[in-house]
Amino acid sequence: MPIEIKGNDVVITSSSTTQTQVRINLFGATVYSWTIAGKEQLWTSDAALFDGSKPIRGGIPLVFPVFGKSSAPGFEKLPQHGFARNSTWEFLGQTHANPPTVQFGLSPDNVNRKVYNNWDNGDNEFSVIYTIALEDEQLVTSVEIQNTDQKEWKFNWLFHTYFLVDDIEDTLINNLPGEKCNDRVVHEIYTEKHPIISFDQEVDRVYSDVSTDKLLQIIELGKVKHNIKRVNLPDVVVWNPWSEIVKEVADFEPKEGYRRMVCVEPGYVEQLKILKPGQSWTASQILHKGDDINLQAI
Ligand code: TA6
Repeated sequence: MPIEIKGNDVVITSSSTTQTQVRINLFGATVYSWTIAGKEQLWTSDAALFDGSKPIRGGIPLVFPVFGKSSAPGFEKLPQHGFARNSTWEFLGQTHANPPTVQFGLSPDNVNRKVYNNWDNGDNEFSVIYTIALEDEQLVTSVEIQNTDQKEWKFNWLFHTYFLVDDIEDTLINNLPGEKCNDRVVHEIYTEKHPIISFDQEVDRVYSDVSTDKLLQIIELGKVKHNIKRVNLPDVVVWNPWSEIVKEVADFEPKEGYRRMVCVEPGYVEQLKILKPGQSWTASQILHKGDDINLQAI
């Protein structure tokens, strides 16, 4: 019972309560819902498409092998955020009973070829194993990327996580002051001076080389809503499109939905990671329910 396959969805149910569940669509291996005791934790658009025609808008889209658009050689022709979110992953099955854990796989055998062919010469041999473990108040998403080729290649990885909040204007994110910020709205690079990040307009920032000892917390009206721990993921993207940008995003509904979401995205995106033949790279995002506010010094 903890693992069910329903059409293109894999549903994991907690061993202790049926109200704690995670739903993953094979398209993009996208987690599009995570409930704790019946309460949704992630934001997914009402207009998200599940027919494979475009990436699922919301939840936890997976970004690989490029973040955004890149002019780096071998990456110029790839569409924004690469092909992982545009490919139908293979369900590899359940690997642990408790906490219930499942795995998905992506390789040149099941990748979206049209997009993949634009990465270098369309011949990079790779394997990605994506592992999802559901605990009572915690969701752990982990990735292992292996170079199965005779030559080295490069990549970015990112968990593009959309968190559900009650009101973006009551939402704060802590523990980023002192970090290097590439602000993609004002096109400036600066050191973050604000003791806490707040939202009253479009935000699209990449904080780079943030120590993984730093816990990131999404705080709403003084209460911690989400804790985000990172393993081997030094960069953090913070995104809210606000009211104008959403008008251009057809699958973002309702348009007022920008008030109910914030993306805090752990990744390896500021540099391209080089993987030599036979090498593997692993990383995890650990999301858990809030408790005390934890302010960490710079
Ligand atoms: O991660 C932030 C970001 O790169 C933004 O710049 C914004 O474009 C967002 O991702 C969504 O991208 P998408 O391709 O899903 O519309």
